[in-house]
Amino acid sequence: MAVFRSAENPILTPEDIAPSRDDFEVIGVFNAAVARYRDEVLLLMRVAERPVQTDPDGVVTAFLDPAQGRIVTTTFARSDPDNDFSDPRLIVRRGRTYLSSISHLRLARSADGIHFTVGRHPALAPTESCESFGMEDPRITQIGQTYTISYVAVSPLGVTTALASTGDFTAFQRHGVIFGPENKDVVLLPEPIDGRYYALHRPHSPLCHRNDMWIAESPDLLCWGGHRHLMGTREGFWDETRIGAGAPPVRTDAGWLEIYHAADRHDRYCLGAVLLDTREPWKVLARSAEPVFQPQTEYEQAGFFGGVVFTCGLLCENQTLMIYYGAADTTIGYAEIPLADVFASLSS
Ligand code: MAN
Repeated sequence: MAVFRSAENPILTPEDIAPSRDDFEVIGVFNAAVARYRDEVLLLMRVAERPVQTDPDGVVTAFLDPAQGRIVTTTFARSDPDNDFSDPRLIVRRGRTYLSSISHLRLARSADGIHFTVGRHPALAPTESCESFGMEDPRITQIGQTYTISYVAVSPLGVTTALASTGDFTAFQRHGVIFGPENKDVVLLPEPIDGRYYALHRPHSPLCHRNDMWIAESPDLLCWGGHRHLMGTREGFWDETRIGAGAPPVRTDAGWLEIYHAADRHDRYCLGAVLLDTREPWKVLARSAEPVFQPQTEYEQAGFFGGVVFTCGLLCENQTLMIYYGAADTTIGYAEIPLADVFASLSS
């Protein structure tokens, strides 16, 4: 596998991002959606923030209080045995889960795809009750002249996926929740098939411990039905515990090429490929037996949540996948992989 990582990696780090408030600090910029718009490459990045930590005996976290319509903070004492900090992404207290950071979506623009100018303010920040713990992991799919954005909306109600859209990356419209809890990793096919839109999605079943990829269809991008199980996790493989769509699928002569992520039993996240039938995308034609991209460099192996490469967007140009990816839930990296190498990795 000829994987080329930019020598400038990581291309975006928390130090490049101004916090949205003076009393917040940015702890991660990662999992960005990508679009080509006019002459530029645009990233819609997940920016994770928390209040500046001033209390040595406690962890302070922030979330939107929908009733008050403003962000509030809560402190969890380190010494309280009821507070579980074992997963750095979460704080669990007496059966309730909080997030240790709150994410919003921020735009960055670049002429060369490597050097980005970052917006001073959020493009989309939590305002709805379903977003009160944050907006995460956006994906952009250009459908006609509209850029459709699916993003994870997290709140005490659960993990949902909501839809937004823009025509110019200045004004954004929200269209509400399209997949209820627990569902994330929703990516849209860039064109309808026989008048139907298709979305890959990832419901979670706590009863059966399943985190598989499904496919749904819609006449209007808002009402989704016709759900079908698309592919499951594979015990003993790199994709054994959780899988989910990554970037929106790329149309190739052989079918829809989807770069997806998966975690193994050690919570190590890698990227692999799956090929879906062009006309019947619920049919899996081939899949990577081994990852096409895995955490190897220092900035991928260590960080807020180490051992993670995770993509929400790529460009496919000159027979090459140009992948923007979150590294260790902390920074954004850029890598290129020739399409031919990805195809060579597929087995049926
Ligand atoms: C979650 C994802 C991402 C994140 C990974 C690794 O499941 O949705 O937000 O990058 O875990 O922490």
